[in-house]
Amino acid sequence: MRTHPGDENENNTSPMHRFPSILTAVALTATPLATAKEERPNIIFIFSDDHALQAITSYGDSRYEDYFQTPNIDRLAADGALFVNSYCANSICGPSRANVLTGKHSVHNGFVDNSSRFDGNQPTVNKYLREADYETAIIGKWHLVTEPVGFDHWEILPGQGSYWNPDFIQMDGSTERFEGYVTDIITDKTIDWLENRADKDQPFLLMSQHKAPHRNWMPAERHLMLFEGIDLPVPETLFDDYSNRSVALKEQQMMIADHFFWGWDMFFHEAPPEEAGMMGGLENREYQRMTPLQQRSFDYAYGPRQQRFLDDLAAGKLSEKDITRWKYQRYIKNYLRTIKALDENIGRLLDHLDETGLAENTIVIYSSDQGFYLGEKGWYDKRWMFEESFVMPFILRWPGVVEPGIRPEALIQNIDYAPTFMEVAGLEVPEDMQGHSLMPILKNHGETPEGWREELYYFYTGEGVHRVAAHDGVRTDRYKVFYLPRTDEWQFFDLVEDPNELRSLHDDPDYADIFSEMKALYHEVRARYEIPEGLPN
Ligand code: SGN
Ligand code: CA
Repeated sequence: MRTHPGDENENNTSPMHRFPSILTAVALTATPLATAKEERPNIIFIFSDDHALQAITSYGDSRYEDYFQTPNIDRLAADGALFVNSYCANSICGPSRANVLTGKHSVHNGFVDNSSRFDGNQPTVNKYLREADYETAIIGKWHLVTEPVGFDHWEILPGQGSYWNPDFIQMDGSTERFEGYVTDIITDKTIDWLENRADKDQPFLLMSQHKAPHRNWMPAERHLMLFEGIDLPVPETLFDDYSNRSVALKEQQMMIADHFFWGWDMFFHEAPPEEAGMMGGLENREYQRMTPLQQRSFDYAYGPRQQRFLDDLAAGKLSEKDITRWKYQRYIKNYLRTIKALDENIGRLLDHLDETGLAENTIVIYSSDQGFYLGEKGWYDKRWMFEESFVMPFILRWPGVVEPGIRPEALIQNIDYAPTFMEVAGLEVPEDMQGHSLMPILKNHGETPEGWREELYYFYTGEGVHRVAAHDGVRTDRYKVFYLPRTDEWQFFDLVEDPNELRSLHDDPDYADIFSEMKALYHEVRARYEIPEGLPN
């Protein structure tokens, strides 16, 4: 039987009533929270791919909230802690996953960009937990090229994986195809694993990792008609001119206006008409994976929409900006449709935990590998240290320990997850992990504890895709500074005065002092994390 500090108060239905005594009890315990095998909580880490905070209702400032909500992710937030200042260390898929597994910045785990290969011989949090008799599993998107090491069970998507009728690599190295929609299938497999565990008393770490809402944003059949006839709100900066910032902002290739493929991103089958000014060349490979019946539903939904657009274009009714607005609508609707299925499936998993009683002693986390641009600055994709892609959702529910509905403000980063899991499992955090356990925040009603870090370090190497220049930098609660080696430029932002980061203040005399302080801090933090000189490049 599992017990946890809170059981004796079970008759008190009000969670708020239960908390003070539990937290006091926890705070008074000198040893780690739980040491006996049966007391150690399970961890379910639900990790999606490219989920922007702007598309999570409980994060608060979703411009879409009148049209689109995430009730199940919000349910987790209402029952747990939603970290409002949560960031990644390197805003791209593979590196972020390596940060999570190792608790280290990219240069120290060797996975600096998506062309890296993860060295499975290095220490990872799942290996530590496995040694301490946790059962470990990863299901879904992996994206670290080499096979997972240190998991009792794994079943992963090859590379980026597919939305429709996805393939999964099995532990014996074979690949199997499953008919259906990837988000549903990953959840089925997650629930199956929970149901079929041999020793139900053994604590576990289960990483359930989704493809959605990654490009090319293919919805499930049941969501194809969502938002029909509705125009979703447009971000203020959709037509950003990139003035007052580095020239690198103009050189990227991640603009909704210029860098969407007609087939891959816009779902057209035939070549683009010239007046559309669209990139041809890349077909919708996902469509090619569908069964004829699935293709019929898809064409039924998109056919008339495409035709209306082509007719308006041919009739000369659309300005360049209208075309960009149309692309934005196509993009954002598909993006949110994929999140609809994700949120539903998170609800399905949470229901399963409730029904089986597992919810009680299981920490459930929802996070995503980085943030994403939903038209801000005219962009899709990520990579930049600007807020939209630097942030990461991080929501953690732990019944009986974490006070429901708290919104911790401490600056946290994905290198903190591994140390947190270590402490949850009653293990010491290894010296070479660079993150910090979130336990003091979780046990402190979400308040930032004395001595908590005051700045975050960020690093991006500038790989070829989307041509975003390499940069690295530091962010405090108010200021952000980063350096771009390619153009030998500093960028410096005051996030209170300029939350959209539209003007770099590096040459503003009024900010000269604080700018030099931030540069000094940048060098200090780089030294602290042992970042080699000359990187990134
Ligand atoms: C693919 C996508 C990019 C995306 C990267 C990284 N292009 O290359 O838009 O930035 O993945 O994504 S696509 O044409 O193949 O869709 S990540 O998930 O690894 O961060
Ligand atoms: Ca990603």
